[in-house]
Amino acid sequence: MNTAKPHDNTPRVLLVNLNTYDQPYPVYPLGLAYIDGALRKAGYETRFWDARASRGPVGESVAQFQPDYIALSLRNIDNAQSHNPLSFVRTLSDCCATLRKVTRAPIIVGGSAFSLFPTELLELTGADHGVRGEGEAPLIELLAALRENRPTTAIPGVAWNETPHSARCNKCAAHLAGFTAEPAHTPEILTPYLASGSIIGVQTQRGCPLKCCYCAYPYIEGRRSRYRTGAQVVEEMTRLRALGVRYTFIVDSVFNTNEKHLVDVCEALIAARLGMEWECFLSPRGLKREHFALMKRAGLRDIEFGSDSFSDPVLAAYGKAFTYDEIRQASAYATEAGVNYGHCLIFGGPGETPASIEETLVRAGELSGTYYFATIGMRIYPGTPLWKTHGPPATGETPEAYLATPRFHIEPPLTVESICKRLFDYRKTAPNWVVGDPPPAFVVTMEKLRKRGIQGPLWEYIEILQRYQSSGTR
Ligand code: B12
Ligand code: SF4
Repeated sequence: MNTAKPHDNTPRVLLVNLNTYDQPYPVYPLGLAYIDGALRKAGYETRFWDARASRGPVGESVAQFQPDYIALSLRNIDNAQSHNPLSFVRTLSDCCATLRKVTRAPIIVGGSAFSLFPTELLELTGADHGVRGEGEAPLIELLAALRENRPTTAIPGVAWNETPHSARCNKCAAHLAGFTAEPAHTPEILTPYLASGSIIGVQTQRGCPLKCCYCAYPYIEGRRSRYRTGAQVVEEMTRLRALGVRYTFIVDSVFNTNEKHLVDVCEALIAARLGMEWECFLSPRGLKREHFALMKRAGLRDIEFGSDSFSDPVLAAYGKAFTYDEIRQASAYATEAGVNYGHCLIFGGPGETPASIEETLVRAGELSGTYYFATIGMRIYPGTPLWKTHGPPATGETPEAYLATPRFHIEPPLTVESICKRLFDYRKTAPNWVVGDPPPAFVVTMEKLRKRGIQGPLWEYIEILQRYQSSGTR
């Protein structure tokens, strides 16, 4: 066992990314890049160990770098698919056990998945501390407290073990939220991701003020919006451009939460003439024709609309703040502006019926040139209205039960099987539909095309692959 001890006065933090899930493509660890940027700014020496991009096991990095602290990121708890569930919790406990054998450095866990079940995951893995939500400022405070032997239990967002099997977690605080540092993009990590099909993410804002019944984003990121300026976004995209990135994914929960922000970012990108193309999530709500024209000039190439359903009663039950008319209108503007677009749909949530599914499918057939990304059932996440109505507060079960086995709401009389059957049948004549993951061959195709320098989501290839796949079923 290596006893963690600094070689000089600069404290060392090993950043560990565990995510190797490759659907719809490997996702570059942007959250950890932000943590890296904040740590470097605060005077820490950092090194990245990435389960996908690094050579050698994590123990080797520990032995070489001799970190004083380990900052471990867990992005996904599971793949959020009711018909094909995959849990990633074990990866975290296994990694913590491996690290425990080779170092005494405190293990601090964070990330979107950790933020959903902080106390449960801390108890399960025996990590020393955790940080819920935005990690930069709380982590810096936590590390300072650990170095100075000060108590850590009053730091907002921080989770700790009260006893070995009883963890606690503080609420996040507004004064520790916001962009405190620019993300540090390490070429040794970013380049392999780019080569293996990843679309590098850029974040322009955090927080969503809306309350869709199933959505954990406001719980992870907070409800209050925090924005970066257009100039900051351009500065980051310029750095990415120099690293070979020509297409980015704006990872904001919703890019159009605020018209002023949308205009600021787009105008800055137009003025900078970076030649960078991008994709983003948009809400169909409140979008005007001129927004599409502006976004297109700023490099927008592909849109994922968070539409959820094409049936108005279902949209209302899901807590969406728009109607199908707005979806149709936004789709028409996207077509007119010459931007590719797809609609993300969730089948089987509260209010869904066999008839509302048919309504959505009929309307989907009426929109031309669209892609559809369908999810079956609604994953029940803590902090959401659905958690209150269909989670532990309603069922009396423990939150652990919802972590150990991914739980989904499917509105009776619908079942996972009945929705699957309907959608997979429908997809036989609609190859522009992706139900769950894209076809496995897509990841391989992406990697080949990336090697030829092609970037972007390449939805058209999913359509081509599905058109030619023999059976048309799962
Ligand atoms: C954009 C996005 C996508 C895009 C990614 C595009 C891209 N090219 O990057 C796409 C659409 C491809 C995608 C796919 C998936 N996604 Co997604 N995605 C998101 C989204 C909206 C933003 C993620 C992001 O980049 N945020 C910006 C970064 C900066 O934030 P962050 O990673 O959370 O990091 C911050 C904190 O978490 C923390 N932090 C992070 N690491 C660490 C480490 C330490 C030590 C500390 C202290 C703090 C810390 O500090 C960071 C900076 O503040 C989130 C929802 C959300 N609002 O968080 C879901 C989310 C991450 N996705 C989720 C899921 C499930 C998936 C999929 C499995 C779904 C699917 N079946 O397709 C896949 C998996 C992809 C993969 N290969 O891993 C879940 C994960 C939780 C869960 N349920 O398991 C989320 C939270 C959404 C949800 N359902 O609640 N996703
Ligand atoms: S689904 Fe989109 S709009 Fe609704 S709460 Fe989540 S991030 Fe906000």
